[in-house]
Amino acid sequence: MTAAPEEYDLDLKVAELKISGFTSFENLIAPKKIDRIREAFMPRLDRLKARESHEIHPEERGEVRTGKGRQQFVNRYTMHVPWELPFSDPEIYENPVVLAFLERYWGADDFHITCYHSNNPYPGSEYQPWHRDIHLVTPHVGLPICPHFGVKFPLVDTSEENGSFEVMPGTQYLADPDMEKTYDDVLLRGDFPPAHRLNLKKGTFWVQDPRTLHRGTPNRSDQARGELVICYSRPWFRTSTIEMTEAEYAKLSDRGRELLSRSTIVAA
Ligand SMILES: O=C(O)CCC(=O)C(=O)O
Ligand SMILES: [Fe+2]
Repeated sequence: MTAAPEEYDLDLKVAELKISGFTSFENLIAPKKIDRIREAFMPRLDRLKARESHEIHPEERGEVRTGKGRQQFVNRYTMHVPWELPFSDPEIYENPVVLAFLERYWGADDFHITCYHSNNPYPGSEYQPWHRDIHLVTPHVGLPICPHFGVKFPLVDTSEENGSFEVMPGTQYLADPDMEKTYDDVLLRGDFPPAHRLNLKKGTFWVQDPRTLHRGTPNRSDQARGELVICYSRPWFRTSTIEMTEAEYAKLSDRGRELLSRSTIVAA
């Protein structure tokens, strides 16, 4: 059964996101559903890996429906997720808990879905440099409210062994342009509170403030640690769009059409 907003303390979750730069929702989706998504996802990702494994490329290549992505760092692949089942499941992208949470945080329901993407360290991947996923929207001013979030869900349990995501909590308000290029150097040399590893159970969704400093970590297990991300953005925040066919758009609920009204319609 789909989890309901009342099952979570949304005000507390908003406070966690504001203070730490991330928050998580355990047991949001049945692990069996995540397994079905993983079964459909991994053959695509393995195909993309076979295609891209000979080089680390600065840009993603290919078609979303057949595998758009790249090897970003050694044994670490990105891939867009096509808008088709089992990925385009309203329980995932139109999840009542996620939508209620975002409405609570933003005090508005006019946000859009602007990406469906994935980050996938395979065995043999290493630490990424510490980074943010977004440029400084307002240099010198740390905005109290972030206009754009990634809502992420791992396809397997994540752990220190298989490359769980690492975050430096509370760094989302840093807005010093001079520091933007030096985070990796400074964080590796300086004395800071311990970073936090997001060791998550399959079925957990978590919200990432893309400003918060973070990095991918080595996967020393024997299987890929896939994680999907759906981006939600305020209407004035210009970013990517989702590609879908007319037939997929026709299947959307009224709320789904609002969420996905910025999508690019592509030929079937
Ligand atoms: O998924 C991960 O482990 C980190 C990926 C990441 O932060 C990125 O590629 O920007
Ligand atoms: Fe990142």
